Amino acid sequence: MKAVIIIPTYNEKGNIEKLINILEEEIFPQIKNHDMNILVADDNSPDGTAEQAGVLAKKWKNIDITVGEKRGLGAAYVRAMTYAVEKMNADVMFEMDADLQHDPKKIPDFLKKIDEGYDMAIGTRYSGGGSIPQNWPIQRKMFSVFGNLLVRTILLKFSIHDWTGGYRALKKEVFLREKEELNSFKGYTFQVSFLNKAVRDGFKIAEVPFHFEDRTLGDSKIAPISYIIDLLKYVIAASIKEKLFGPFGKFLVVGGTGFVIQAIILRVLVELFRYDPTAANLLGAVVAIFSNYNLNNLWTFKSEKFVGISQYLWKMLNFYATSAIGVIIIQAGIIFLGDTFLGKKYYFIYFIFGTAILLVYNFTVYRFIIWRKKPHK
Ligand SMILES: Nc1nc2c(ncn2[C@@H]2O[C@H](COP(=O)(O)OP(=O)(O)OP(=O)(O)O)[C@@H](O)[C@H]2O)c(=O)[nH]1
Ligand SMILES: [Mg+2]
Repeated sequence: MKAVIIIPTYNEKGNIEKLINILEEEIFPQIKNHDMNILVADDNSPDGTAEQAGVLAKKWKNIDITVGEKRGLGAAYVRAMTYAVEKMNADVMFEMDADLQHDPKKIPDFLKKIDEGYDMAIGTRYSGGGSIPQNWPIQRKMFSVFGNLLVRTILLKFSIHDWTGGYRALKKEVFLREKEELNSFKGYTFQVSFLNKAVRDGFKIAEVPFHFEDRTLGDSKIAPISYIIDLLKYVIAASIKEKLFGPFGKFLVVGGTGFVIQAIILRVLVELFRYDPTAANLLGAVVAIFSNYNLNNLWTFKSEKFVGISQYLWKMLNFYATSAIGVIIIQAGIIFLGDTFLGKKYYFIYFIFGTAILLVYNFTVYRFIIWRKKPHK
């Protein structure tokens, strides 16, 4: 595969020379099964970083440079990744800081994950032996650790430990699908939104632990206050949107339509056709479940939609069984337990509680068993 290490730079003249020398002399010679290249993405640094990179590009033929206007790191990545894909034919791209904070010795570990079939590999400082600089002041350490914990908690996505880091490898397909996210924020929040979108779209993501070195040369470009405000705004909005308009919200809407269908059938059969209410209710349930199944299949979980007839019928059987178990065992069971042990007086509270547990149970079975996410193609 053709791999391109993208190094965004703004006033990193001293660092870029050091980093490129390490990559070319120590790291690339170890990698035999990939074609390794470098792309420096400079935003007209006044210190002459691009000219310095130009000198290095004369020495090594696998270095490209793209120079553009300074419009933030995310914008620099969009420009560079587009260049890497279109002009360099990259299959895999790395995001790597110029300031030597991202240990270049880890590059083979990232490539190994890509070779194993992952779409993206994320450098992590918070799991599996990764770490942050010992000498950072306590407030910076807290900012970093709690910032990530907060992102994981608000998004309810715990399997990824480092959301804010910028040491990553990704296949070009991930970039082509998610590039809008790179441009969505002026600060560094795009790293979080990009990763979150990739997770949501089902890309396979691995973690690579590394020790984050302290910056020794040049100045930091991060603006902590506006960063944390942006980050909080994004994760809270994304989380609300995902819960409300994502599968769980749709699942609730579908459940609501099922309730209405069942209620109408019950009324019509009893009032107009003099049916026995128990039988009418059961008939209504059968129709409502059928409607729920189809709406969930076509809308709630449309990316996991069943197409083949046998799969459709088999999953429908599962869906009826799940619904029956939920109502008979979970909802009725909770009401029964409440009635028996706490008294009949509060039956309606047990009903509400039983229904809440039922919803969680149903959604969990639908999401993780019936419409389980397929690995990304
Ligand atoms: N092209 C480009 N590069 C940028 C821009 N902002 C930051 N960078 C580069 O992105 C990388 C990360 O920036 P840093 O300032 O090191 O951010 P940080 O690592 O979070 O902060 P420190 O730990 O203080 O270094 C560095 O290589 C910067 O030169 C930008 O607007 N344009
Ligand atoms: Mg840095």
